[in-house]
Formats: sequence, structure tokens, C-alpha cells
Amino acid sequence: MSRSIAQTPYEERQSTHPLSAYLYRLMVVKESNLCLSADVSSARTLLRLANSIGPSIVVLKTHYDIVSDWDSDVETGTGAQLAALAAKHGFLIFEDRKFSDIGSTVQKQYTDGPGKAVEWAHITNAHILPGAAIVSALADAASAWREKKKYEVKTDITVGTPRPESLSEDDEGKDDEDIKNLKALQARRKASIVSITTVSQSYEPANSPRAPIPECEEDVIFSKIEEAPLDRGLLLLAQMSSAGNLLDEAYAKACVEIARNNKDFVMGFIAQETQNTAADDQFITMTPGCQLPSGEEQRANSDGLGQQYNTPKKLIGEKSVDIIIVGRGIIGAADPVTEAERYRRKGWEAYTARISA
Ligand code: 5BU
Repeated sequence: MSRSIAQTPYEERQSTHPLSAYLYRLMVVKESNLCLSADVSSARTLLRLANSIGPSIVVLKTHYDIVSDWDSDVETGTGAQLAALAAKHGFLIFEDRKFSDIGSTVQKQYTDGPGKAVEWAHITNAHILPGAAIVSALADAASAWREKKKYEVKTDITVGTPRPESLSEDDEGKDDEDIKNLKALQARRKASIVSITTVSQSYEPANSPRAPIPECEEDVIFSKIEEAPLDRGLLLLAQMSSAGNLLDEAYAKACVEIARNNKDFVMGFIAQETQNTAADDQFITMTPGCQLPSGEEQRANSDGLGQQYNTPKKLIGEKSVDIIIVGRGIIGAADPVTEAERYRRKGWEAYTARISA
């Protein structure tokens, strides 16, 4: 009898999505299937959390729109700083944006406005309420961004090579205009580098979103795996954790159908149980509504506002989900770093028990 997907070790999962394939390898390297839901309202607290809990997690989930001082600058802002921390600690960023509008609008929400999540979030998510075009619209926006990004990287290397300060005789015959343009371009590039340096060195009040975060300053890259690919991925909301939600079985099935038709972009689902039912389904499932009992006490299994909680053992062991998403269970603990490690261990134990069952 062939092994079920739930019993297949992460490193043997055959996802065709480059980010899922990367994520499975990352999970094995870090022995973690934990996502931190960093629901805090200040950019500084968000960056500090990402930096201190980064070693325990494989995904950091954000709601950029609850961060009151979110800095939208693509090069130096909060998203860019999170991306640097993701490279430092080896985790993916998931903006829990829950897109749910017509294609044309979600494209703008994804790439423009204050969030610009496509720039810094490897993963985002969407409701399928508006119909399947929401997925193709976001996919198109992501691939347009990726093409532009590739082009930018290339341009950067090309213009960086010839140095106008050291132009040789060979260049003498060159059009003066060309050289002037190149010099102007280099001057602009220099100016932008200078301004970035200035930002990180100048004095700013402690609560300024741009004040340097001491632990975030070193230019370190996680060394146990290469950096994440430039691809972007989408999760579809197939099931929610909140009581009385309207996402019924037929709705979840429709989600899975749409995912099967868009495997290049859809990595999987936000759901309360695995949605892999067909033999070749290789979707990843990430699951919010997860808490552990704290110490001797059994924590309440709801938050009084509709949220419903399950333990890592139940979600990973019985419901065969892949990644547990934990917010207040970790950030509300007296010692979030130790608590994150406790969740990481429990999640990984449940996974190893599942694959060896
Ligand atoms: P908590 O503090 O662990 O309850 O936070 C859960 C997070 O997951 C929070 O950011 C929610 O917005 C998010 N969430 C959820 O709780 N349930 C869902 O079905 C979905 C997202 Br989709």
C-alpha cells in the first residue's frame, strides 16, 4: 500500500511550487513547523520579535495594517527590514492579507498602497468569494513583479561595472552624452546609498520606526540553506478557525478545485485539516487557532471573540496539517522566546510521531 501524504516526510513531498519545495527543506533543516503570528502594533516590536523568535520558526505571519507606524519605503522600510531578518534567520514572510475583491483591485492592493506586500512577503492569502479570477489576477501581479525584479537586478549589475571615474582612452570616442548619463546615474546610486547609511547612523528617538534596532544591524545570512527563491505564493482560505464561520464543505472543495488549476501560484491552504484528497495533491496546509496548555493549567479553548483553539498534537497528528500558526500563545507569554521553542518542539514531535505511525 502506498504511503499517504500525511505520512510522507517533508523532504519527500513533491511540490512543484518552488516556494513550497523550499519551505519543506527549511522545515527539515530547522526541525520546525511553527509559524509565528506577530500581531503587534509597533514596527519596532514586530522587528524585535522577528529577530528574537526567528531561530524557532519557518514562517513569520504579519498583518501589516495593524502596525501603526508601518514604514512603506521599499528599500529601507519595515517590509525591507523584515526581509533582511528573514534572510538572517531563515524564515518566509506571510502577509495574512486575505484579499477578497475583484481582480483589478487586488492587483493594486498587492503591489501598491502602503502595504506593497509583493515586495517583501513571500506568501499571501485570498478568499475565493469573488471567484477564481482573484487567483489569476494575483498570480499575474506576482509574475509581473518578479520580471521587474529580475530586470532590476540585471540593470544594477550592468550599470555597476563601468566606472566613469576611471574611464580609459578606449572610452574617449564615446558619446559625451552617454558618459554624462552614466555619471549622473552613478551619482544618483551613490546618493541613495549615502541616504540609506545616513538613516541607519543618525540619532533618532527610541520609538522612531527608523531608529536602528541593535540586534538587527549585523549583515548575517542564515547559512544552513540557500536564500529563499524570488517566487511568490498564495494560500487560499478553505476553512477558518472562528466559530460559526460560513466556509462550509462545498466552499472548501471549490477552493481545492481552484488550487488544482493554479498550482504554479497556489501553494496550499489556510485550513483546519489537510485538504489533500486526490492522489497527486501536494498542497501545504497552514493552521491558525493553535495553543498549548500553559504549565499545569489547561488554557481556554477560545478567546471569547470567536477564536477556537486546538493543540499542535491534534492539528498536526490528527488533522494532518503542516504548519501551526501561533500568535497570542507565544507573544502573550512571560518569556516569548522560550515559549516559541516549546511550541516548536511540540509541533515537531507531533510531526515525527505522525510520519512514523
Ligand atoms: P492567535 O493570537 O494565535 O489567536 O492569532 C491567530 C492569527 O491567525 C491572527 O492573526 C488571525 O488573524 C489569524 N487567523 C485566524 O486566527 N483564524 C483564521 O481562520 C485565519 C487567520 Br484565516
